[in-house]
Amino acid sequence: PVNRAWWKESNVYQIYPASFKDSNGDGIGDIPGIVSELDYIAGLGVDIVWLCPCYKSPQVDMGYDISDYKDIYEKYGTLSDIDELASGLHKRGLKFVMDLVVNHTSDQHAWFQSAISSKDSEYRDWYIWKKPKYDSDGTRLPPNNWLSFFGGSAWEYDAESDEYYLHLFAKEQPDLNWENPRVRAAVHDIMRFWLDRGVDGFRMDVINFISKDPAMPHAPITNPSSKYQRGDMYFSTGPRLHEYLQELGQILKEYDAFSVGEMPCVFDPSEIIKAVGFSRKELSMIFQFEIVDLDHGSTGKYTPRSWALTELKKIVNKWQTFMEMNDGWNALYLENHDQARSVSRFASDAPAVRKVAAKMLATFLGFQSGTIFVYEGQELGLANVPTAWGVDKYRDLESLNNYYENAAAGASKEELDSILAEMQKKARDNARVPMQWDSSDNAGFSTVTPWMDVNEDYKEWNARSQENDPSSVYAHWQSVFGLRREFKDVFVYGKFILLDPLNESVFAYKRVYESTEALIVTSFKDSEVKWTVPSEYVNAGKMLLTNYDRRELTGEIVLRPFEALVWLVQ
Ligand code: TEU
Ligand code: CA
Repeated sequence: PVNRAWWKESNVYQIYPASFKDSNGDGIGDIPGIVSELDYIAGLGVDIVWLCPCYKSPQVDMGYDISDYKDIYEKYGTLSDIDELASGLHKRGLKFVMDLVVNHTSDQHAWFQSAISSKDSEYRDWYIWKKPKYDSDGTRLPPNNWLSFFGGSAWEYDAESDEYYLHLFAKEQPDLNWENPRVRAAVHDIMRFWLDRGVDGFRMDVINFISKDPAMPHAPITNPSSKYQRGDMYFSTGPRLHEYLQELGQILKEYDAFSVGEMPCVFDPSEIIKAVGFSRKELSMIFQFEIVDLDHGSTGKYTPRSWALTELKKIVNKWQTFMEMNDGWNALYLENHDQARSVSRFASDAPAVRKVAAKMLATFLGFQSGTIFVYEGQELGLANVPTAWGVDKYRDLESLNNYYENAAAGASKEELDSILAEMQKKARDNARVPMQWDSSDNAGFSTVTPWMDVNEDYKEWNARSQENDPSSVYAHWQSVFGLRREFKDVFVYGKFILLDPLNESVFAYKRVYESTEALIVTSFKDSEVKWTVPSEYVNAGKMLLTNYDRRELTGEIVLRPFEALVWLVQ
């Protein structure tokens, strides 16, 4: 029998503060804006709200560069606004989770300012400094060939001290040195500060990167056309990772707090189970990246890759059965602030099918074993930005750096157009356009032109037109969360069994708990497809959810484009 826990029975709604709702007409979302929509969020039927970073920050990477962990970015509001948000959620029976970004700080953080000011600073060793290397003709080189996630070298030279510091992300995001116990104590102090204030837990940014191989070896050449190479094998599950996570886990346990760790670049499940195994007391769950990396090409996300449904089945089946066998827990997501819109990416946003397709994906994800994460706008079936958008409308440093690096390297007009086409499919910008509230100007997000353009489809696709419409995507998600609650034994704690593993059109699975069985059938095809219902389900059971109007299950059925259904046998 599976261990039960409140966080296994909870589902999460993720908010990106800059893009959720602007309350004071400066074109930027803010905390009072979020507070004004708490009934909308609670109405969806989620249990937890995760807010992306809202701390003081120069905003080089949209707040993932923090300059003060105990204060709020002035454009988002104040500490008392955060208290109001937390208490508004608590009053509605929801929990409040914040983003903890402690692999790195902003270069404007007082710790780094002191560290870079002098080699003798007591904060010098809070970051990772190394001497230059020199090649045969005396040219100065970074300590190793690691590539930054945002392009270029992962090392920045400081002429003053003749040393480089490590930054796995932007140069304005220096990596903290977790080997230093004072750094770890400072992180623990930040956690306690927010937990004591009433926060219920954390989403932990790239938490698997905190321990680096101290030798900092050269990375093997995986992309011969690049000067710098992926070094993640030396920091994605470093030697002291679990020691550090155990320390964090102690604090989380003390407060019975929620935790989800973001863990890119981990390919060894045994490392993941060490982090999320029920008896290990590290984290509740982690985000793995296999699904959202499915369409990344051989040299990264801005090159195309087509994928087969059977690949998705392998990934889902692997993690579903792995967590069950090893007493771990899944964090399930198709979208977040770093990912494009799922309906555009994994199904279709063509007008004729967009609504059923969004409901199909909700059904596909929503009945698996794990905690479900929904990103703002996903509950409405919001789609990627228009294909007509030029590069000038994009705002994210990751997509822009990549585009302009290629331009500077002499990419042709055709090559740049193809990069832009991949941006429209996969750039983080797709998730960051303003939330679509109503059909008024600026999608009801703001009274003025927002910091990033709204998607032109807002007149038809918005919250106010869906929240009271029983046939809407929003209502479908409400049903998903309602059913998970009503049939908790089977949908939260039931065993997952993949059906029809070789079918390239239909993703079907069942969930089983004692004598209760649920059959979930989802078509990923934009045309009709025949499917044979397993005989034990034919005419024995009831329809819990459909995105068309199907009532019965006969032996041979014809699924319509992106049809989805949930059938229960008790
Ligand atoms: O993302 C971690 C990460 O690995 C990203 O580089 C991710 O792979 C990329 O966005 C996919 O295109 C986290 C945050 O979620 C992201 O918003 C931050 O930019 C990043 O860490 C640095 O803090
Ligand atoms: Ca504002």
